Order: sequence, then C-alpha cells, then structure tokens
Amino acid sequence: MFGLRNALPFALILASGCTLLTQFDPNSQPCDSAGECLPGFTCVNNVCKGGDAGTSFDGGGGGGGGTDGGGGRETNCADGLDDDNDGARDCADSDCAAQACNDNDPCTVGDVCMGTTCQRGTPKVCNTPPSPCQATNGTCEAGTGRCLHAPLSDGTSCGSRPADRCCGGTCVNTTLVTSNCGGCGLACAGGQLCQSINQSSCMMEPVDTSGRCSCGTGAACPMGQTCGTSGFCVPTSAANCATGQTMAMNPGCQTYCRY
Ligand SMILES: [Ca+2]
Ligand SMILES: [Ca+2]
Repeated sequence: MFGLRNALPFALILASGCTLLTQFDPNSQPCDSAGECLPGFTCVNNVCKGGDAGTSFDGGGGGGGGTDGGGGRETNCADGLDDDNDGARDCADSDCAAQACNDNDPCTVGDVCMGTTCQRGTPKVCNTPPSPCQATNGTCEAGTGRCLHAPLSDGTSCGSRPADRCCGGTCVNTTLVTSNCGGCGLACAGGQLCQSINQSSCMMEPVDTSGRCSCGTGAACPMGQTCGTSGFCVPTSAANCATGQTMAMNPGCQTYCRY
C-alpha cells in the first residue's frame, strides 16, 4: 500500500525517533514528546523549524494546531534564528515589530524590536538581595547579568533574635556558630562548641543573647579571652571582643561580648 511518497517520511520518522503521531510537515508541526523533529529540522519553541521546501513532506494531515498558515511567521524574535525561513531573522523580520527581543546585554530588560533593530531596554533593577546582610540596592554585573550586592557591616542585626548578626555578608546566629561565636570572627578552637549566654547559670539571663566558646583543657579562647572555671571563654575587656562590640557584665554572670 505504501508508495514511495508515503514510505519515505515514515522511514524518516522511525530514524529520528519521532512518534507515529508526528505530522508530516516539520516546518510547522509540534515537536515529538522527546522534543525532536525529522532530520534536518530543529525544535524551536516546541515547533519543528528549518530545512528547505524541497525536503518538506506534506502528508495532508488534518486538524493541525499550528499557527502557521503556510506563509510562516517569525515566532520568536529573540532566538537568533530565522524561524520562517524568509531570509530575515528576529527584528529584521517585519513580523517582529514591537515584539520582545534580545539586545545581548543581560543588564537590560524589556528589549523591543523597533524598525529592524532591537531597541535597548531599561536597566535591570537589582533590589532583592539574596541575604538580609547584603545592601538592598545592588548593581548588575556586565556580561553575566548577575546582581551584585555589597555586604552590610559586621554586627548588623539581621533576624528576629538579638543574636542574629551579619558576619561577612551572611546572617548567622552568634549563639550557635562556632566560627562567629558571640561576635563576628570570634572563632572557637577546634572541637569546641558555641553556647548561648542564656544557658549559663546567671541569676538574670541577659536579654541580648550572645555566645561563648567552650574551652576544654588546653583549648585556646578567641581574641585573648580567658578560659573560665565554668569551662567557657570569658572576655576581660572589650579588647577581647569583636569590632563594634562591648563587654557586658550582668550580676551573677560571667562577662560576655555583645553588640
Ligand atoms: Ca527568530
Ligand atoms: Ca524570518
């Protein structure tokens, strides 16, 4: 039953991995479920494109859902491709008038085809830093389009707990993190833990929670702090605390560093 005209596209379909549901007009029909098209055609926005008229098969399948009425349209004005093979790609094709395009500058948005060229869009706004410890107003990095945000000063409050502080542009809980225990840069010795001041046996628990390093036998304390009889590090002056901190003294408590 198969004449050469019918058998050829069938063979190409099998060779390309297309399903039998694929239509025989790869210039406008949807790509198959694997995003593939007949050999010589490429899948663009889920529609088979490319090739020349001489290799296009027209099986006359009815009910095609494509928008290509036969004359073709530049369906994507930002992909660098001549979607409808009329010799004009993207903005150079009149189909793209006032359509979104790509000016190849990732630091602009809203690029639009004007005339036959892509009109530069407006500068990309960078005002959503990924961390509360980064400046709200950032800048767009040329070439990559990434938003860059400067880190806020160490010790800046950055969370619901008093101990949530910015250290090096990252929000850390200074009652827990051994690399910034009680203050930025106050790193506990290897194997030691960081404990909240609130867990001490103070008569009055300090509201401004901070951290202190444990200091087992031979383990040093940060910033010249001394190892107290409690087994935890204690500052003897503000010089033993991080930049911007003071030394707190509560009745019945060991001294500690606080912002
Ligand atoms: Ca295009
Ligand atoms: Ca075109």
